[in-house]
Parts: sequence; C-alpha cells; structure tokens
Amino acid sequence: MVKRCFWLLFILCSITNLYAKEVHQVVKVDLTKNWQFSQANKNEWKTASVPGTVHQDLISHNALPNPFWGLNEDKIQWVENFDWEYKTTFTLSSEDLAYGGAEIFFEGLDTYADVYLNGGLLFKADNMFVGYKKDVHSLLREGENRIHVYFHSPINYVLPQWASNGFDYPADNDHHEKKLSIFTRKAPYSYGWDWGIRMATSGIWRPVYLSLYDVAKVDDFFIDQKSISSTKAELNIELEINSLEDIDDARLELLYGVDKDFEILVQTISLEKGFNKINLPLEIDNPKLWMPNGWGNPTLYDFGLNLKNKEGEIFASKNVRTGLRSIRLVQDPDSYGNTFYFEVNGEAMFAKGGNYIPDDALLPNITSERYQTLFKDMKDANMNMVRVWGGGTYEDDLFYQLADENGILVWQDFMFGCTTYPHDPVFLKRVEEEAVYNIKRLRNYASLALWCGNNEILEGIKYWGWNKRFSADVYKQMEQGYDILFYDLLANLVSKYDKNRSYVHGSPFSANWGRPESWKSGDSHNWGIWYGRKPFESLDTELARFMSEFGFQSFPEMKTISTFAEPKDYQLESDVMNAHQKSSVGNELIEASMNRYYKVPKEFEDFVYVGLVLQGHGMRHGFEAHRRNKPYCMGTLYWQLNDSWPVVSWSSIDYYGNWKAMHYQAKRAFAPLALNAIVEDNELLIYLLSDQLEAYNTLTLEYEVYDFYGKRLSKEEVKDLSITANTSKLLERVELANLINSSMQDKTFLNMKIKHQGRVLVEDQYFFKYTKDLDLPKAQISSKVKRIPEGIELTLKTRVLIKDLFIETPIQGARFSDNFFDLLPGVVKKIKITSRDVEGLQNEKLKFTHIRDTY
Ligand code: BMA
Repeated sequence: MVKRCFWLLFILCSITNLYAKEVHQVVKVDLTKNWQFSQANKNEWKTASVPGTVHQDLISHNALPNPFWGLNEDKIQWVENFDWEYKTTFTLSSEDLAYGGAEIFFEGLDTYADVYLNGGLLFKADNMFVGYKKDVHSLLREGENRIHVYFHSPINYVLPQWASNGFDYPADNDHHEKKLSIFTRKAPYSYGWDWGIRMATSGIWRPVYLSLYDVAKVDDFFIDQKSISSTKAELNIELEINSLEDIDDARLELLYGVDKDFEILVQTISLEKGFNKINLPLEIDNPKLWMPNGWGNPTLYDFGLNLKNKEGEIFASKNVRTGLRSIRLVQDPDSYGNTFYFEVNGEAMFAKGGNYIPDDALLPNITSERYQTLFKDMKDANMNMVRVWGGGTYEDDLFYQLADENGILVWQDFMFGCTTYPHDPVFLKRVEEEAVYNIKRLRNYASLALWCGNNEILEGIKYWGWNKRFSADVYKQMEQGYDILFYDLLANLVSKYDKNRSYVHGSPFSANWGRPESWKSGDSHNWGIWYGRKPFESLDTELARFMSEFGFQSFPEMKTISTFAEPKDYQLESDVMNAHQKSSVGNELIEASMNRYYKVPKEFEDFVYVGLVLQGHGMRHGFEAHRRNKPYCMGTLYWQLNDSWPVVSWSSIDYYGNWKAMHYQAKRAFAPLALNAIVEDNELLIYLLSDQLEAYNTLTLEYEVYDFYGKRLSKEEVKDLSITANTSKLLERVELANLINSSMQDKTFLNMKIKHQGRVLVEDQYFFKYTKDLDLPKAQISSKVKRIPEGIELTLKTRVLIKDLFIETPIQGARFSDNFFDLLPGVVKKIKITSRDVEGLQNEKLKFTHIRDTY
C-alpha cells in the first residue's frame, strides 16, 4: 500500500511537472508585431500584417481592389512583378540577452527573401514550404533590434532561369504566358489553376518568433510507431536535443497516457554540447487504439518529455499528442491486378472523402475557425479520409491536429502537380530540404496515412501529348527527372525519415481515365464524366481499385455569386461569369449534362439551382457505385472538397462554407450503413452498403411503391436478412415490371427501409425515371419557423412530393441539419438552421426552391 502511494505521489508530481513552469523556461518572443511594408526602394512604409501577404496588405490600404469581384483579377496582376520590403523592430532586455541560446524561427517565407537582422544578412530564403530556424545569439542587442526582409518578385527572380531553359514547361494551369511557376518552390495554385484565381503572393505567410533558452532545447520528439496491435504498441522515441553544454546525469522523464492517466519512463542520460540524438524504445500494453471516423474513437495519447538537472529542475521539455494505430497501404496482387486499399488497425477501410485544395487564395486568411468548420464538415458527412492535393501547400499543423482529433486519415501529396519540373542540383537540394522539413514536421500525426510524390505528372508524361510537344531530348529529360524526383529522392527521404509510412510515387498510380483496362491496379482519376463528357451511369462500370479523383462542376449558390457579380452579369457566358469559370470546358458542359437529366431552366438563378442538384445526384451515383463494388474498389475521394475563392468549380463546399447539394449527397452516400438501388437489365437491385465493423442478423428489408400524392401502391417485406461486417451486399433482386407498371414509372417512387428489431436503421428512396421525365405535380410547401437559441427550427410539410428542396438563407455559412432533399408527401420534416449570426438568421427570410418550380 505504501509502495502504491509512493508511486501515485511520484506520478502526480511528474504530471504536475509536465505542466509546471520550467526553471529554465524557453521564452518565446512573438515577432509578428509592428511590421511595415513598402514597394522595394520606394520608402513608402505602411503598416503590414504578419502572417500575411503583400496582396492582403495592399487590400487593407485600399491600394488593391477586392480581387474576387467582377473582373478585378486582371487589375491585381501587377503586384507579382515588383519587389517588396518588410521591416520591424523588437526590444530585448539585458535579462533576455542573458539566455545562453537564441533562435529565430520564420515558419514560412513566400518565397525569395533576403532576411537581415541588425545589419547582417541572416539568410536567403528560396522555398515557401520550409521553415527557417537560425541561431542569432551573438547578433542580438539590448534595446532595439531590427529585422528587414527583402522579397524578390517571384516572376523576375526566375526570368534568367527561364531564358536559359529555352522552352516552356507544360504547366498549363499557370495563367502566365511564360510558365515560370515550376522554377520556384511556391504553392503552384497561386499562379492560377482551373478553379483558381492567379495571385502570386509575396510575404511572411506563417508566424515568426524568437526562442530564448538556457542549457538545452528539444528540437525533435518523434514517436515512431513500429508495430501497433490491440495488445501491444511498440514505439521508438527519437529525440534530437541541442545542448549548450556537456551534461552528465541528466534525468529524462517521459510521461505518456490518455486523459491525464499517465505512466512514466525514467532514464538517466548524458548530453554533449551541440547536437544529440537519443532513442528510447517504449512498449505500451493494451493501447487504446486511434480509430477512423465511423469506426470508433480517435483516441489520442499525450507524451510529455522533461529533462531535469541534478537539482530536479526542468531545463528542457516538449509535448506531443498522437494516436496509436497501424495504417498500411496494401498493394497485393490478386486475380484482377493489384489491390490498393488502406488497412487500419488490421481492417480494410473503404476510404470516403474529398480532395482538399488550399482554402484561400490568400493563405494567411484561413482562420483556425475555418479549419475547424471544414473538419466538422468532413466528419458530419461521414468521411474518413482527405487528400491534401499536390498543387497547394503542406498544411498548417492545425489541419493535421484536427484530422487526428476527428479520425480523418490524410493522404498527403508532395507539392508537385500536372507538369514536369527541373531536376538541376539547386532544385533538387531545395526539394530535399522541403521534404525533410515537412516529413519531420508531420510524421507524428496519427492521421497521416500516405506520402504521395505528386499529382498527375506521370499521367501527363504518358498521355497528355508531351512526347509530341517537346523534342525527344527534352522529353527524355522529363522522364528522367520524374524518376530522380519521385522514384529516388522523395522515396528515399520517406524511407529515411518516416519508414513506417507508405509512399507512392504519384497519383494516379498506374491508371489513366481514358484507358479503363489500366484500372486493375493502383488508384485512378476518372475524368470521364467531365472531360470525357460521359453520363454519370458510366461510373457504374468504369471502376477503379481506388478512385482518388472524379468530379463534376457546379456554380456556387446565388448568395455567393452575388459576392462577385451584379444582376447584369447573371448570364452563363457573361464576362464576369467566365472570369469565375477557369475550366477549359466549363459552363457549356454543365448545360449539356443538365439537359440529359433535367429540364434546363431559362432563368439563371434556376439554372444555378438545378446545376447544384445535378452535381449532387451525379456524384452520388459514383459514390454508390464505388461502395457497391467493394472490395474491388476500396475508396472514393472526389474532386474537390472546397474552394479558394468564390468560383464555379467541382467543390462540394463553396468559398463561404456553404454546403452545395453534393455535400449533403456525400453525407447520405457515405453513411456507415446505406441503401442503394439500381436497375440493371430490367431488374431492380437493392444493395446494403456497410462500412461498419459489426455484422447484422435478422434484418428486415421493406420496400413500398408510392405515388407522388402519398398513396401507397404496394409493399414488400423480406425478413431474416444478414450482412457480415464491412461489406456491400446485394439484398434483393426484383423484375421491374413486377414492381411497377411502366406507364406509372414517371408518377411513383420506391421507398426502402432496413429494420432491425423494430428500429429503422436506414431509409431511402429510388426514382424510376430521370428527373426531367417525372410527372411532378405542382406543390405547396407548408413551413413553420421557430426561433431557437442557436438559430431556427423549421417544420416542413407537403401534400405532394417535392423534389430536391433547397432552403436558402442570405446568411453566409449557415449550417442546415439537412438541405437539398426530397420532401415526401404527408411526412413532417424538421430542419435546424444555425449560424454565428443568430439574429441575422432569425430576421432574414428563407427562400424555398424545388424542381417543379423551375419550369
Ligand atoms: C485534377 C486535379 C487538378 C484539377 C482537376 C480538374 O486531376 O488534380 O489538377 O484542378 O483535375 O481539372
């Protein structure tokens, strides 16, 4: 008992230590204040924001118009051609200078920046994706210290390089006539993309601070998950410690546990002056595993490291939070080709989610609240994976923290996309620095599932006609460059710094969408429904082992359009609309596809609405086809989750955070248990799609045919059905003619339910005809609005079927418990609408639109 108490006391003391003030505290001096900027050599200093960009600073001084409005994109392009200077001062006391070590950390500089401190050139930055840490101990002064950063124009800086190259790289998304973007390690999308505005920024885009420390500092604290099972976690803790002196007999304490229920590992170590690397093996019995969204809790462990001197004072510490789990990309040969799926904690996981692009054209505008909302959007839509696509950035730490907390696996591309790149020694050195920096920064996150070399470069080399566009020599060099960058350099760096994580050289891995015969291995990007102009039904048969991209565009809803256009611009091909449609095919294709499934409305507003509905249903068709074909197909990541500005695009959430119809459809189709009906050869097939880890017996399937006035025409019940865990199963097959007379198919729908012990687990509807061929009755909706503390609660009712009801509020980013749904005759539906602007929401009028109203 005494012994137990001693240990308890000991652990308690140690826990308090974890959060206690250190004796030799690291002092962080925030250096994001008092910045000024000027066009280079002009000496016209104005206040600046850090983190920020020159575009943001110019906008805030009214020197640039709102770039998103109208045709303003053209009016802001001059900025990229100039050099810009930023400066600030900070004050240090004699106590500050008494610290033994001082390090300045610029977490992100965009991009070619000469950084001066107190009269000396501290360093030259040349990679936006790298954080720069410099020892500045001998350079600091008591009193005022000055930082000056000179940003070279990302355009002019590389012109000599471009000139010596003699040809333009195939960077077709770069909106400039000279394809300069590939020379610079800077977010590719900022030079323009087929959903993006061009804003080639400069600036101190991530935080900057000074760390003052004594004795030693922990530079890296990596928890390498060597092997994880439900009975044992085998970890190797790797520490990098920079010590200012030789230290014998330091006491290392490692506390670890969940919810402050800590265990402790104690060890005596000695440190040499300078760099020290320490490995600590650690085993945890019966770990609480981190689970993806839909499979359980994403449990997170806290690891706290304290280094103490003989007096028991802490002289250095660091904390890490991560989940314990095993994640493996499985690519095994099978009877078709090779599998491509993620195995999480030993179970094959069907991946559901989207491709993430940078959430803003001006990155520092993305607030933590926006990141949080986006992860809630993913979680609420039953997603378990997001792909950070290779044309943006390695995201902020908060992004991965939220992925960990929400159980969303991250597929992480390196930042290369849709063009070949140079492979000269300077370029390769920059890439190496960038990869090492970001691998080390991100490898502790439990959610990080895969490193992927690039987006669509091999696809381009093989299939986009580059062999004809370039000379044989250049083309050969491009192929060699691919091998050097993606088969050698990045592959080797991942295996050196993050060996327990999977790596693929690129996405798509082996397949090309124009050649479905190549889809038997690897991941695919199926652009058949967009560039291939194929119907959504093609998704039923053009199946991949893992669909890492497929997409269809829509306009954002009217309240978002009104943030960049005036009513006079509300035409499909007006200049302003075209400036907000960057796809090579664009609005004409939306209209052509709409014509296949819907009556194309005459009014612009109705067209926008029907376009949203079209995108939602079309994409859902794909989600269901992919799930139905599990385990052949083991993932569906659509193009694209979000937008970087208000634009016509493939996104499911617009720039202001409004869910498009597609996001609601993703939520429905991604439900852990979903019903899905299709017709094949005059037979109706009803599937149950389960991603749940539990099996069900004694299920009842009930399906009924109703007319649009709510009259039930038939009812069938199939009892004692079962489904094993984590499978898709065909539950029922009926002759269509036996179910419904062909003359009635435009006037009826099928209502399906799965019941278990009297409880409805899932319910869904199926329509026998395309929406344009349905004989929809004119409808009157009855709605009652009740104010609730978070917003409003709506009660809706109708006597006849209302197809694809869209409830609109003028409040940007308002959240709906449901939207873009069919309101069934006689069924009462309650909807909750919430917003931070509760008052606005309660006072503004709601608008209802549905299909029958558009013709
Ligand atoms: C994909 C992406 C992007 C692009 C999208 C739409 O394959 O990787 O490059 O925006 O197509 O064209």
